[in-house]
Amino acid sequence: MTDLSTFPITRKWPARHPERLQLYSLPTPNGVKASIMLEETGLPYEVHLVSFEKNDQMSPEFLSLNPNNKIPAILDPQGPGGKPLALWESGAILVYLADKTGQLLPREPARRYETIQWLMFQMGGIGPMFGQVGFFVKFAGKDFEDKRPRDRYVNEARRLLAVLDGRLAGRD
Ligand SMILES: N[C@@H](CCC(=O)N[C@@H](CS)C(=O)NCC(=O)O)C(=O)O
Repeated sequence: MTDLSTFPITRKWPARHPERLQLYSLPTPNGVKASIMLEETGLPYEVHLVSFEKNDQMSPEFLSLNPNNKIPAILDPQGPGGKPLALWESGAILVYLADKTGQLLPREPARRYETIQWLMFQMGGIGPMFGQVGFFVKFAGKDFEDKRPRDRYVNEARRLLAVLDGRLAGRD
């Protein structure tokens, strides 16, 4: 039986199946990236809800695993060398799960880096910019009088979508 008790996060979110990969998340745009990957790869996992309403992401137990107080985060009891591995940042989690299962990330170097390039495009461009659009169009920022921040992020999001459309045109 894998012992995860040395990880303080398991005190707040006990592992009922400590042999399975532990996912700490919430169905947000970044959260679902890890869930979709786990479903696609077919890895057995146990999910723990990190409630933003309860500010769970700021709890000492969560911060012990991810000092950046963001979901998703994972704890894999069967990490490299058979030792537990804690990991956060959705892009790093996707690469790790791809490598662990040998799925969805080519091993051939040119195609591997091409795939990582589009992952970085998502992580550094789409994710943060769409997040800003959400803030300025839908949430607290929508009431701001100065519309320049909103317009800046909307224009950048449109530009990124055009890049994505160009890449996807004519592909499955
Ligand atoms: N770059 C991070 C971003 C993660 C992120 O922004 N997560 C949001 C939910 S989508 C979050 O946990 N927010 C909680 C907070 O900021 O307190 C990743 O890709 O994992």
